[in-house]
Amino acid sequence: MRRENERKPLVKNIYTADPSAHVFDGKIYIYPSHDVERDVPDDDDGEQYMMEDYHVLSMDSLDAPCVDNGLALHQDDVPWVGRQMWAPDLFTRNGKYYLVFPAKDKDEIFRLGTAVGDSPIGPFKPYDEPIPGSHSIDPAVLVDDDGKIYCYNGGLWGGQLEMWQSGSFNPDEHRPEGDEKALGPIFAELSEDGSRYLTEPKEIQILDENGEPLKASDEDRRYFEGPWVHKHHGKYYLSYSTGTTHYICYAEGDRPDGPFTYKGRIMEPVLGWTTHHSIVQIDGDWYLFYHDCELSGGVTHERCVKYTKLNIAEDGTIETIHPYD
Ligand code: FUB
Repeated sequence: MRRENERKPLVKNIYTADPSAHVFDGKIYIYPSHDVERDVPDDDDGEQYMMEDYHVLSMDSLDAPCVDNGLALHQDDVPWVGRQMWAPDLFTRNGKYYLVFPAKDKDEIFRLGTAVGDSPIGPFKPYDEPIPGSHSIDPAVLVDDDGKIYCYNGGLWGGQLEMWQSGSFNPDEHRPEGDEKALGPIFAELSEDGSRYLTEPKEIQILDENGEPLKASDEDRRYFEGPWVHKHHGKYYLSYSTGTTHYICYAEGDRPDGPFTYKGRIMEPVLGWTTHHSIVQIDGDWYLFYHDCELSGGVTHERCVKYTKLNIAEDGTIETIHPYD
């Protein structure tokens, strides 16, 4: 039996995407991208995603209306940002709330930044500089059981992940292809105030059933963007979008920094090009927050956030969701 608002746009007054969902004090908070209507042609660099600010959504429960809490952070208030505020996430520590977000700096290079608030809905005050050594997009933050704060991020193509293979930014860098090893997301430990990395950012390995790294040509399974990590019975589950094939897949590991072994598909493609999600436990059950383009009738950069129940077996196996069944 589905809930009344399950698999339906959670808010309709604005376009929202890339939902990072969390529960604080029994209430559900969603940190999405705030899509804007722009007459910009689609391209592989994501020029159509011209987002300028963040709004936090919240729900008293899964059955309650979803509230748009208004402006939480605008790009004009972040000294280092040039444009394109993409998919954010948030963690809390010592009563403060840290919004971690990607945006292009004034040199058109994607970096991660942090902004601090006293409440889960903001407003958030940004640091003057991005996280030193950060690059690419789609941060997802896991606070582990021992209190360590881990940041996962990275996205191919417009997310610029390929451009850092040499260790410094090279816009002409070769994109892995064919039998070459696919790129994995980036992992680093974050400081308690979200201002810096405590460890060197490193690439996470995603392996196939034979222990071999996934290949670039394996587009049904290889990493593209949108990482998320949840823990279940002590294991770590890295889920992500396969981009060009539009799946959300997952891989399992024993350590937060991998390696992870590919396990399966969480969700079949949604209406639209991108697919991006988070996984959160609410009242003992697991839920997938995701987006599609239903609200705009299929416009790729005018997306809407939804949720649905996720069935996770005792051994961690995740049942594949067919979003329109
Ligand atoms: O929202 C802009 C980009 O689209 C995100 O960073 C990607 O994950 C994709 O959803």
